[in-house]
Amino acid sequence: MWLGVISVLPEMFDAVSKDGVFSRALAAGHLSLNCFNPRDYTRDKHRTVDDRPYGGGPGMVMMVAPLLAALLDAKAQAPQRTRVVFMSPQGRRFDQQNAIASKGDEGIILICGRYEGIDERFISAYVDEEWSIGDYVLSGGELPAMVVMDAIARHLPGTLGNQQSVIDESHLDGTLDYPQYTRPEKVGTESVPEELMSGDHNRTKRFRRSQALKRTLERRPDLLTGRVFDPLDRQLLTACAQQLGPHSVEKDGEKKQDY
Ligand code: 9D3
Repeated sequence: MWLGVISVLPEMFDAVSKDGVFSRALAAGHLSLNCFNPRDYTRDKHRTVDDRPYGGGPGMVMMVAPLLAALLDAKAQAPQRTRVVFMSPQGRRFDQQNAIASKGDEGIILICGRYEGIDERFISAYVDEEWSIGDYVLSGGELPAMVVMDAIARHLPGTLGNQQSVIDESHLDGTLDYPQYTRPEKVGTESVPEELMSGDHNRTKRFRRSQALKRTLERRPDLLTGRVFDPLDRQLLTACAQQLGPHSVEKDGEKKQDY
């Protein structure tokens, strides 16, 4: 996959290029990362990329010309049918389904804004999609772009996450992870659950599934509503619900909810 990034802070992307799943995908040649700095496409002494907002107000707005010159250079190098995405708090929330859906793309260009935003006419003329990573205020689109790139890269062939992705997909709208344990057998007074020490594969599987369902019921009941469960899940969930008792499911981390 060909990844293009438009950013005035391209050094930030060293963070994902050096180690981890993303850098392995780069090294294996499954992925290329191509940065274009709008500042490199300016001609004035101060290499200006922003200007004051029409109508007044605080902060600065990224100008069309440097962004466009960078984007056109990126598009000239990118594969045909490369999507142009603007990382934006106004965008659609990027989720696991979007990550999996993007893995087949030949190329994606991620535009990262700084300052108060970018000129709306650039968005309407050149941007295909706007993506947000969630409802919290960050200081630019670079971290969101890296989040999106990491989530997509995990699904490319040859990456560690790729072997896991079949499992991920089956648990997409599914359940939270079951708890993990490693040596030593005892930490303080806490022992590893004996179900995991028994060596009984079926017992282990059942225990983990039960723990996963219990956690999901307690922490993210929203993931369970409207779902159809197979007989084993039904049985495990019913047992969990009985143990937990009524009014024990947290909603939004504090108020309790009947189920
Ligand atoms: C929403 C607040 N805006 C009005 C005052 C100002 C503003 C805040 C943060 C303008 C740009 C930004 C920078 N954020 C991003 O570029 C961004 C982002 C984010 O802040 N949260 C979640 N996803 C994203 S994607 C891009």
